[in-house]
Amino acid sequence: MLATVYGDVHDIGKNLVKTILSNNGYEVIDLGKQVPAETIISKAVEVNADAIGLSALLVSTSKQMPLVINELQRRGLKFPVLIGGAAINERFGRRILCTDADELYAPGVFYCKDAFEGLAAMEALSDPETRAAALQKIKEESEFEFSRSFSSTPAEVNTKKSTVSPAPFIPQPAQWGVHVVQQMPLEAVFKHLAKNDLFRLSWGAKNTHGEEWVKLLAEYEARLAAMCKQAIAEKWLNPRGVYGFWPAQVEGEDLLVYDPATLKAAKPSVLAKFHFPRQKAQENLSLADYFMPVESGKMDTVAFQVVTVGQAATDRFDRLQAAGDYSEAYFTHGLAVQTAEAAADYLHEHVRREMGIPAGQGKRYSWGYPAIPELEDHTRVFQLLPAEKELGMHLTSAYQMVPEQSTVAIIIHHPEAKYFNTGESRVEQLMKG
Ligand code: B12
Repeated sequence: MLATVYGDVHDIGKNLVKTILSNNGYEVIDLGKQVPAETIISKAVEVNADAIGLSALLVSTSKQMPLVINELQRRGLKFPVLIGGAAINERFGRRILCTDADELYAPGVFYCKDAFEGLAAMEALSDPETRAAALQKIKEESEFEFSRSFSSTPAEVNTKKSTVSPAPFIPQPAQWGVHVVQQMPLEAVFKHLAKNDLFRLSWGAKNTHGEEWVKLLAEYEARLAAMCKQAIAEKWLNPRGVYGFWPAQVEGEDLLVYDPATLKAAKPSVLAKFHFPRQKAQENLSLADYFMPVESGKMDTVAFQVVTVGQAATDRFDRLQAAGDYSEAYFTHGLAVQTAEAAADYLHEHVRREMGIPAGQGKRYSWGYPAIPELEDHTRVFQLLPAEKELGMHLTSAYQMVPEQSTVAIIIHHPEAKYFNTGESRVEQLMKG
């Protein structure tokens, strides 16, 4: 039995699946990251694979999944497809079983919540009886999914605007424009580590409780202390960042970011425009509501930041993985991931200080999260901030950042700023062209 697995810039989910399947007797051919559909399909044909596995971290990269399935259907190929990753869910799996030609993809599309569901799907596919039952189940689920969406009545659309009041005070940065942090002090960044997320989410202790947790916690604390020391000595975590401040105002749901050099002009020139969707219900919020509108005549301040822990973390992970040291690779990845978050928090704190606002005021929002679900505006931030030139970063065609352990955010100083959901479901977002 054999499976081909592909991942996008993100690798950890794919690697876990590969490890679990290989340990259970499956031969897995890893086609790497950001692999075109054509490569996946031709390899599956070449080796006569028993199944194809697709993994993606983001909505933008998950949209490749239906393309692969449509292409398999168009060519009359018969590979079952296993799909997984943080941005997708079971409903998406049921949706994409139905191809663009309005036919169900007969070999099956199996959404797998985790690597063990991947293993269970492969096991089910290897016996004709269990295979038929598994296919019947997903077919029924897909039919249910479509019947459900057709019969559902559209949510009442509320066109009101929110009632956010203007910020009582507009902070002024000491200097407009771009700032570069070539090297953040790692010891200081580590102070921002969310240890609970590191241990529970990234190091897998989610379901450990009681005595067992107490024991594991001590073990993880010791491991963390040793890894931090080693990362400082061997320089495999290099948090760096670019950030900047711009004058800004809103027009409807659009944030206009002005060139500071033209502030004295009757009409300052717009460097970039960001659109922020509005909630159709609840409080009718849009991130635009936290800024001064053009008609107020008052100029507001916006900040953006990009941070990365650098390529060395990914290289270390790849080296350990290639050497078969899966455990150390896993812990390395987890620490790198959480150090990226810690670096973002560290820089955000710095930005707050430069704006002269207290710790805790305002919020940091990243594209791809529920208040700003689409990733396209990464390109606009990359035009404002020299992440490519100064940090050696780039964006893929799906707006993912390379190196992998990086994040980008807009920083809003408004004291009432809070996290909210625009109301678009993940499936709606995934099914958009
Ligand atoms: C850690 C994390 C990060 C880290 C590291 C990311 C990384 N490369 O690993 C950092 C901080 C760098 C990060 C950055 C970003 N992130 Co992030 N991140 C997460 C988080 C919290 C966990 C992801 C993770 O590592 N999980 C652990 C691994 C092991 O799980 P997994 O990949 O899901 O894989 C398992 C299963 O899904 C399954 N599986 C996966 N693939 C396959 C394939 C097959 C065949 C099978 C059988 C099973 C299977 O099995 C695996 C093992 O059990 C998720 C939210 C979440 N709770 O999942 C958000 C999440 C993935 N991030 C998200 C976003 C938006 C981003 C950013 C775009 C934010 C930004 N604008 O800066 C960036 C993008 C980074 C980039 N390089 O472009 C969104 C993606 C949704 C979307 N809208 O696209 C998520 C879902 C959060 C959310 N909004 O809910 N992120």
